[in-house]
Amino acid sequence: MTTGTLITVAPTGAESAKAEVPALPVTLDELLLTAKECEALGASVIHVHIRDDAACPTLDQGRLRETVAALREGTDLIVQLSSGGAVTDPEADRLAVLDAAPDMASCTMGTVNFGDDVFLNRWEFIVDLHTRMQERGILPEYEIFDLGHLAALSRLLDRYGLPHGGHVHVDFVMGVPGGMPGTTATLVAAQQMLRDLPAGTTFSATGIGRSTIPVMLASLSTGGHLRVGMEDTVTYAKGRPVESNMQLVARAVGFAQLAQRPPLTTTDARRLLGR
Ligand code: KMH
Ligand code: ZN
Repeated sequence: MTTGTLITVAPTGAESAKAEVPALPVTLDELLLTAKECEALGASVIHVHIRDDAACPTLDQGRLRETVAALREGTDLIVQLSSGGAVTDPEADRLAVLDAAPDMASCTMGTVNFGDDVFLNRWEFIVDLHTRMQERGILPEYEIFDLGHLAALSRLLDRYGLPHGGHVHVDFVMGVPGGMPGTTATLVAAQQMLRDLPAGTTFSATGIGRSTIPVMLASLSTGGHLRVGMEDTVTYAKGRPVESNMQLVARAVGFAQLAQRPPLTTTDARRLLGR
């Protein structure tokens, strides 16, 4: 059955520098304004990375808690904190993200080359993230950068059980240099592999850089949901920098409506994810 579309906005990320991408929301005020505007357009989940006073990525506990509280007070968005952080963040700090008690947190299902860097996700670390989220009632979004990560997820759920609430939601992050490509063929292969996961598993997809549009169209046509935002895309079209996260959410909403799968409200999104 085809449903409406869950739209996640990933407004900031840890990879782009404010100096190079001035429209990037890096302060709490900028993030909150972005969140409110994206919610009004049709986003229902926000995937959050935060920055420090110098606009550098941080996992500072006080700031994370303040951010979760501000987003809860100012919006009805489902608040998903990144446990991925930046490639340089230590595991202990990434695990401690859960102490800020978000509704959801990301859980990347394996190590992947990440441009010139390595995004390290050891099996024991994944198990720690998954089981702590189970204990604390936080819903994981399993981040899949490569097809083998889906086999790892199947193994994880077999050995350690379903997430709290029982719903499994994955996000295909496609087109990272070193991960799976952002193509329709790859998305279809990934979607077919979901057959090995529990019935009712839902998926979102995001294509990095120029793969954003092909991935969006492929996801909509295969029953998937969408993640968009300046974490993944800073060029709107050839030669045109993204002006704001709202511009990307508005485009996603337009595509979803064309596909006759309009954006889910936050209430419907909460129902879908069991939050
Ligand atoms: N910044 C990337 C190294 C996540 O948020 O969980 C990892 C990332 C994934 O963005
Ligand atoms: Zn992220």
